[in-house]
Amino acid sequence: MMLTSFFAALLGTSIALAYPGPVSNPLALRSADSGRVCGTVVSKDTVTAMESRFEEKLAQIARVKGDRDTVTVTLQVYFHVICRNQTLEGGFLDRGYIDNQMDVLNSAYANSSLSFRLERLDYTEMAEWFDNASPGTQQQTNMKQALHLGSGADLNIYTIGFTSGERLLGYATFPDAYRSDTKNDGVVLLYSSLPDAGPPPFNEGMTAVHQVGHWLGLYHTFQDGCDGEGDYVYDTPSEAEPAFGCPEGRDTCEAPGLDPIHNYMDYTDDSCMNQFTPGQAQRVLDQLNVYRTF
Ligand SMILES: *[C@@H]1O[C@H](CO)[C@@H](O)[C@H](O)[C@H]1NC(C)=O
Ligand SMILES: *[C@@H]1O[C@H](CO)[C@@H](O)[C@H](O)[C@H]1NC(C)=O
Ligand SMILES: [Ca+2]
Ligand SMILES: [Ca+2]
Ligand SMILES: [Zn+2]
Repeated sequence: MMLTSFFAALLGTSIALAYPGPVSNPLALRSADSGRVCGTVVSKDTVTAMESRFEEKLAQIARVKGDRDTVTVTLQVYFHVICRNQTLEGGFLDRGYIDNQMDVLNSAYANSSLSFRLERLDYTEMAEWFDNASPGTQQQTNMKQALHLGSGADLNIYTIGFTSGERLLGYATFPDAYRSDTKNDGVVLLYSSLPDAGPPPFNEGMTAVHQVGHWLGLYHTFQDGCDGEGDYVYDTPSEAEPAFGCPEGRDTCEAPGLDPIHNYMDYTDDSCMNQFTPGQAQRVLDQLNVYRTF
């Protein structure tokens, strides 16, 4: 295995990296130009199939266990930084970036009674994965086969460059898929989406919050537009399409409520996102309960 793991050498070591300033990151600028692009996109048929399995399993579990008390659940995080070289532009994120991302995650999920603890941070210098590990690629499979750790209740996060192919901010697997492909489970992020690791508007760590939302079983707030069950969360008003930027007051569906543009599961700028609803918090706990034993 041609892996260069700096794990042992780096933890506890401080490595000074100059922050290159906002305009020197062409990757994130491209993402900003085209708006938030998330790779976790599912069709209505897929959603309907997943929801039918989920409802059935949730009902079974409720019969056996009763309702879960609201206690804070702590999930372990295995953080895998993939880089081209040991500079920030090459994807190398030193410990400070990771700690700041963990803080953003923990603040966003505090109301959902979830907390995240960094269990391990490792570094792999592998240009092939940094450039190409988009959804469905061989590079993604190879990367995850080599690096994935822990069980279904543990969160694996990978940071890469998305330099070739799809220009994504990130993508994630749903809890429903865990059993059929355990190694594939986890969240992949554009490295410059971490707090202060790239230019605005996607540099406050909300991409991680959003992708972890998918990993916990949340759909986009615009799933299925104004129709049907939408995102299967009762207290997120439906919206016809993704919102970009921060379009205050937007209202694209006749159903009551303004579009949930401040919700972490929309496509707005990081500075616009600050909310999960109680319905989303409940769904996340139910999904954990059904699919990710902890
Ligand atoms: C590191 O990789 C980045 C991204 O490909 C590149 O722009 C930069 O020149 C590289 N730096 C070094 C020191 O090799
Ligand atoms: C958490 O809940 C409080 C009280 O309802 C609210 O003010 C705050 O904005 C919420 N934070 C998040 C991140 O949802
Ligand atoms: Ca909804
Ligand atoms: Ca409305
Ligand atoms: Zn998404």
